Amino acid sequence: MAMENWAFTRVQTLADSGIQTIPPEYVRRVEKTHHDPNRFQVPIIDLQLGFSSQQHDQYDSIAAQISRAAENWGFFQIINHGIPDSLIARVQEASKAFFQLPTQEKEAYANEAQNPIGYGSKIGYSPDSEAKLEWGDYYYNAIWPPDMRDMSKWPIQLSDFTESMDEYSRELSKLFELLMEVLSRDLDLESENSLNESVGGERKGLHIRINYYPPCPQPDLVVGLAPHSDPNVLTILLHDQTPGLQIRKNGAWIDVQCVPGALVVNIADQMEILSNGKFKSIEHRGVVHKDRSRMSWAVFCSPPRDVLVSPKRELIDEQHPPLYQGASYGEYLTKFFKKGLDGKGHIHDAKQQDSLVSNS
Ligand SMILES: O=C(O)CCC(=O)C(=O)O
Repeated sequence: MAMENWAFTRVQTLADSGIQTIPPEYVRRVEKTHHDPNRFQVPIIDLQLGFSSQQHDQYDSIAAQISRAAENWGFFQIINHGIPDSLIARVQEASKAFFQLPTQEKEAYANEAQNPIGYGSKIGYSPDSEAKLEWGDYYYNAIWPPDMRDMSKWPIQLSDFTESMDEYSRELSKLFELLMEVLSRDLDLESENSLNESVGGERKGLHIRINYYPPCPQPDLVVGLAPHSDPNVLTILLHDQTPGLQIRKNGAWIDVQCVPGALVVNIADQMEILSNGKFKSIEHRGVVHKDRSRMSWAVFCSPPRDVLVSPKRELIDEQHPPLYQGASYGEYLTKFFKKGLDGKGHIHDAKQQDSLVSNS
């Protein structure tokens, strides 16, 4: 199959073509994985079906586990989170159907150079970028509230896509608010709703990135998704139980183990900033396989672009100066998309110059 213009060939098309040697645009130096499942395990927290009420017997103990994980890991998995398996299966089926559409039909939703919304193949889409391509295609759009969706890129013809996304995003909104409530309490903020209000309250939004990583003939030479920390507040990720998500822990890349029924939660950059560095936004990446595809569904909880995010006032005093400059979320995001995925580069840029000197 002739493919002169690799950069604009979807990874799925490339993989389906049966090539045995991948195009040079995808080849990069990939840091090795540290395989020692006994040494490091991302914490698994049993939410006992949402535990939303503070009347719940186990509230304090579960909240303490969440806070410790946010501080020490920046990543954790939640089980018994209250989202029905049947709903998760519907979200997965409806979005698998998107990637099974004929190429031409998917291309009707293709995103544009300066706007990630829609069907795409790489984040960090600067035409001048030297960045290598990634072994994965994705679909990206706002999912909640529904009026934020770009309907020109919404695959309305897919059966159950809209309904399952509606229900899933309603459930996730509750989970995000629950997590922010727990983290506000841990920071001893003036109210449990404090973090939620700082990220826009009712105006905050959810976006989904559905990742499809096809099998790759030379998986050790590529990444499915380059190392990055997320620019938003909190992320909840679902995957298809194929390994591939890795986090950097103490300098080493380790696998996030597959736990049936679990959702993976991660602290993202705006939460690290709000907590003045107490909660950690951790670098992660996606790796791929020779013989199997993988899918994941990352849902990002974000403030509206005009909301200024800076360390919470209550956390600042003479002994605890602000470690990050405040910026509107829009400004932060513009820089993030301009630079592309870049480890923890963005949150590093947001650090105050004097704190960089003292913390480096
Ligand atoms: O595929 C994964 O597990 C990671 C996805 C992710 O980090 C993202 O979409 O930002």
